[in-house]
Amino acid sequence: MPNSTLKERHSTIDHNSLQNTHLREIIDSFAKLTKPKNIHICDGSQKEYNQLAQEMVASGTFRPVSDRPNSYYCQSDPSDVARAEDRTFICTTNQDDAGPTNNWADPNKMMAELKGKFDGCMTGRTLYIIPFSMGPVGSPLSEIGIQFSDSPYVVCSMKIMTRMGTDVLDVLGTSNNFVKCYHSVGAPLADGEKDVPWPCEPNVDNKYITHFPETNEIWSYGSGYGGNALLGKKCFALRIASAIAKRDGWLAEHMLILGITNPQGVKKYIAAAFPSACGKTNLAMLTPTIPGWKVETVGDDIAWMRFNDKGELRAINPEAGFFGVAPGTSYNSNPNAMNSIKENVIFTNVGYSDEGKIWWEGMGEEAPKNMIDWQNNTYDPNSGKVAAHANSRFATPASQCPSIDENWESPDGVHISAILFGGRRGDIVPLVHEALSWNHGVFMGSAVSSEKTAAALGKLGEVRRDPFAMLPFCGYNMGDYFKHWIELGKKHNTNLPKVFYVNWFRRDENGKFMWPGFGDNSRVLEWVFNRVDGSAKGEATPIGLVPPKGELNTAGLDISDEQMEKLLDVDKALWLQEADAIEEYYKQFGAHLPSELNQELQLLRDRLRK
Ligand code: GTP
Ligand code: SPV
Ligand code: MN
Repeated sequence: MPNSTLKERHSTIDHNSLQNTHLREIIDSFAKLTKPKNIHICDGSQKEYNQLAQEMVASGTFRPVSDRPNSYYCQSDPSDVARAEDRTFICTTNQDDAGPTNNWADPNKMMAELKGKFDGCMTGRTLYIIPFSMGPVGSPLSEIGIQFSDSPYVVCSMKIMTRMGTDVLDVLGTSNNFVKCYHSVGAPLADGEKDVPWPCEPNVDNKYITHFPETNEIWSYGSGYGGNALLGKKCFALRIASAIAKRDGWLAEHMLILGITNPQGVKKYIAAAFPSACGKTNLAMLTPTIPGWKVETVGDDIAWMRFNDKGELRAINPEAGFFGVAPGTSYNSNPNAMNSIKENVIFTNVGYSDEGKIWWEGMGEEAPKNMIDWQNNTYDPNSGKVAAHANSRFATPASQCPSIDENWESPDGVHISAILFGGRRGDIVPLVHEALSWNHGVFMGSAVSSEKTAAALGKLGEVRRDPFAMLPFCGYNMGDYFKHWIELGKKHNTNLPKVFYVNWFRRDENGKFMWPGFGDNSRVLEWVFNRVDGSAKGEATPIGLVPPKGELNTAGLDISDEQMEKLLDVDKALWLQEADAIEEYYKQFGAHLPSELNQELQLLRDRLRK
């Protein structure tokens, strides 16, 4: 193969000198297709990051944040503020392998369509090659990806969110075992054309977030935002990894991981799956309000888990940073997050003052006098318009989090003793209940329901099923995914974690949240902890165990017994309706639905009718 004549752009690595011939070949063919002006192999150094950041300051994409060293402010195009679920595809030979909850596309047809889109799409831009590792570099549990992108914002974000750079290429060696992540913002630049601060394809229907689990490829076109563009995150670590995990007997999950230590110094680890913008980051970094307890953070969004030879479920956080929801984050609600974002942060779509400071709703500080909102308009506090988009985010290195767990990069992962499911439900779902068995836990996970949030484009507030908080992230047939969970429970039935369902979002008759949430969620974690070690007994209800009166620690909380009863109430009539709704929802899975889940549904109904 002839060496590519593309010009390196101040990168320390010459792409023609790469020892990995597979990589060299795909660089050549991808560059031929996309026709970039330059090429840049990312070495992952701070120097490289600083240089790109400075260039983005010069071009108007970034603005420096004055009171946080090495931090930048950025506004996306108004069309490009969240994940585009309607434009997210799983491309498998058989439609059945993608299942009823995914958008399916024929791999050949989709590839042809994508080739059309990518043809010349990097004209006038630099093609960045981003080698990255999900999980610690070189760990046996880690996986390597190479992202191709024409967005320096993506490069800088990937440096924060993943382990990125030369050492990944060293570990990869000559292997072809890496996930190919092709990304373009879809905005070619004609000769002499001036660039915009946030290039993208503004028409949502022309965006593509496509996955090819049969060949471990991701092709993403038209968006520069979050889960659409930082391909290590949702595309790789969840959609592609879940398909790999199914084949290889492990789990790739949309879960936070935390360590919790009781006043006696006993520590346990808990994983929790909540849908997007439903409280994972906040729970992962929680500051307990109950004396003597400590919570430490392993991860805030994604968990890769496998059973070891002792039958313990071990989890790693494959990410290296937090891409957290900004609004509502304050020293009051989440001090650990606030203390994680003092330096080296990229803020996207929040407010920005004339003094160069960032601001958002619910930050717990008065809005600066002169500020622009996320759409670059002068912020007017009386306009009713927010300064920060509801899905505005900070990207910050996990290592900066004061509550980061000492084992967060442990190659063996941490031992998970409990799994929580949860969502936003204003009604019927109690503050906490515990599954009666593993299969009952899988049933609970399969039926997670939640009000839609701003993390995805589309209508807000609508209650939808979001099984295991994986509805937008499962790379294969959801019915088979349920089966995978059931099978793992059968195979490793000696030391299984206990499973719980929590709901911080139950509302009273005036629409007010009944539970204070945030740091006070430690009270629920305490009960979970005590159930795992056997010191709490729980009380049977038809849907599972709840804390009996007195078992949930409310000391120091301004909450009446009556309110607690309401928070934990199980309304049988409403739950019978819920059972009907679950039956209806299960129909779409047809023969892929494991019979165990129908049995659990039947058992639930039997208990409700007793
Ligand atoms: P993704 O990053 O999208 O996956 O979101 P996440 O699950 O990490 O959610 P996050 O912790 O960022 O919280 C999202 C929103 O929920 C924020 O606006 C929080 O203020 C709010 N929130 C989090 N925990 C609680 C809670 O315990 N009670 C209430 N009422 N709101 C909460
Ligand atoms: C989510 O939507 O669940 C996120 C943000 O964590 S994004 O990276 O955009 O997917
Ligand atoms: Mn998430």
